Formats: sequence, C-alpha cells, structure tokens
Amino acid sequence: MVHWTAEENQLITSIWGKVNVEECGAEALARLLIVYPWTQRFFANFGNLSSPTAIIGNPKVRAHGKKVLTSFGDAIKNLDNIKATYAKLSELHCDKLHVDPENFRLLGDILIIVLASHFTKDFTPDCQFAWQKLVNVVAHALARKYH
Ligand code: HNI
Repeated sequence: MVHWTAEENQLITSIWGKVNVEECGAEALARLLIVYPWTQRFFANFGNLSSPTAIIGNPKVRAHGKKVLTSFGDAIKNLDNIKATYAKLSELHCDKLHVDPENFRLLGDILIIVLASHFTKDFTPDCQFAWQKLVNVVAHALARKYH
C-alpha cells in the first residue's frame, strides 16, 4: 500500500482547498485534447473539437473536465483507499471505454501543469512531489482492471 506522510497529505489538501474545480478541470481536459489530439477520439459525441478555441469553449468539455477533477477530490478525501475509490471507474475506463492507461498518466501530468500555472510560487517543488505521487496513484488505480 502507498504510504502518505502527514506532510504530503497537508501539501495536497492545502492546494486542493484553493482549486477552482470547474476552471482547472475544464482547462486540464481541454489541454489534454489539444496537446494529445488522439484523445479526442473518446469524445466524438462532444460536438465541435475542431480547434483549440472550439475545445476551450466547448460546454461538454468544460462539464466533463469538472466531473473528472471532482473525482480527484474523492481520492484526496480518502488517500489510503484510492484503489477502492476508483474500482468502478477502472471498470468503466478499461472494459467499456477502452482508454489506454497511458492517457491517465498524460492527464495527470497536465493537471500538474495546470496547478503550477495557477498557483505559481505556491506550487513548490515539495508540493509538486506530493501531487505527482497522487496523480501516479490515481492513474495506477484507474488502470487496475487491465491487469
Ligand atoms: Ni474519464 C467518464 C474520471 C481520465 C475518458 N471519467 C469519466 C467519469 C469520471 C471520470 C468520474 C464519469 C463516469 C460516470 O459518468 O459514471 N477520467 C476520470 C479520472 C481520470 C480520467 C479521475 C484521471 C486520470 N477519462 C480519462 C482519460 C480519458 C477518459 C485520460 C480519455 C482519454 N472518461 C472518459 C470518457 C468518459 C469518462 C470517454 C465517458 C464520457 C461520457 O460521458 O460520454
């Protein structure tokens, strides 16, 4: 089991408490779709994804980005139980959606970039360390049903 130090826990929750889930979630998903265009294939029913402007302004992208980041909040509330938190979602992404798990890692890295750009100096290296650990554990938990 992954161990979280009190300091890591504190670094994660102190940033999370200041995150605008709607804004940062929308930005993270939009960046995923722009930077790694092959991920658009999973969102064919989301309407216009034809340019960065279209993606950023797409209400379905915004809503879904918020949903995904809200789900990170569930992980943060229960750091010692991330596998269980994502058991159902892992089934959905693996068995139903067939999302390549590499994409979970890509989204995690993008989230780190979004947080760094929003919080600048407050997103210290030790903050980044704790968040990188979190996004890795989330990606691993989501990919679990593949193994
Ligand atoms: Ni993901 C649906 C959480 C990464 C493609 N995803 C969800 C839902 C949550 C969620 C929550 C809603 C489930 C429901 O409605 O019951 N997704 C997460 C999390 C990550 C993630 C926490 C973190 C890494 N998802 C990804 C990635 C892709 C992805 C990287 C594709 C590249 N997800 C989807 C698709 C759906 C989805 C597609 C269904 C969307 C829809 O509503 O049609």
